Amino acid sequence: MRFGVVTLFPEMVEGALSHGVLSRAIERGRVAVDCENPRDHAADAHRTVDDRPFGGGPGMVMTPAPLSGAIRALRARLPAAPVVALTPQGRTFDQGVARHWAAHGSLVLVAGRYEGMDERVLEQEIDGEVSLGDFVLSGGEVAALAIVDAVSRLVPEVLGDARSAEEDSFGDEGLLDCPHWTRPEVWEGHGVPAVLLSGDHARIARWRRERALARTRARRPELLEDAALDAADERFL
Ligand code: 9D3
Repeated sequence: MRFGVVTLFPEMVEGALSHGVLSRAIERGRVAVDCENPRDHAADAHRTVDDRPFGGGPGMVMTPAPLSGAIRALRARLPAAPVVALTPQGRTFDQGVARHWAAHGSLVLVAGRYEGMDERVLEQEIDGEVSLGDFVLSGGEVAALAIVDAVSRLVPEVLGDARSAEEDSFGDEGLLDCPHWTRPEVWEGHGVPAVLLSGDHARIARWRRERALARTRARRPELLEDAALDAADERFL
């Protein structure tokens, strides 16, 4: 999977990608992330990338020429990639969108700063807008990183083979996870559910499934409408 990221803070993006599963995927060549800084496409001596909004008001707006210059530089390197802007006005990102982009093989993400991007760049250069949800971030970088992470995990060989195969066979997709415990068996007077110590793997699997179903119903009941439920699940619910 190849990503391009347009950002005024490439160190922020590169820093976050130098840890854990994603860093190893990049080392192994399964994932590549190429940053492009609009500041490197500014024409003036001060390398200006923002200006005051027409019509007045607080804050600054990303000026079109440096932003479009950075987008076009990435488009030249990733000609088949959809170009997506991270904005609070976008459609909410979810696992279905992540799957769609993972299947594509390449993606350009455009992170904004200040009050936003000049609307003409969104109209001329952008295929779609995506948000992480209804809360206020300081810019698009954290959102771009969340998307790089979620999409990369779906690329074969980014996670261990064992891990992804395991997740498929459980078929728990679309449900909240069951709770987890590890050693010690008693911590500050609190034990763990006896079934997990029983060694009865069929009973443990059924119990975990029921905990997942119960938590989903309690916390996110709307998820049950799209979850793949069998007859035993329906009886339990
Ligand atoms: C306080 C400024 N807001 C005035 C109504 C507008 C605003 C502009 C720019 C709010 C946030 C931002 C920066 N946010 C993003 O670039 C962003 C974002 C987000 O804030 N929330 C959820 N998803 C995303 S994706 C990009």
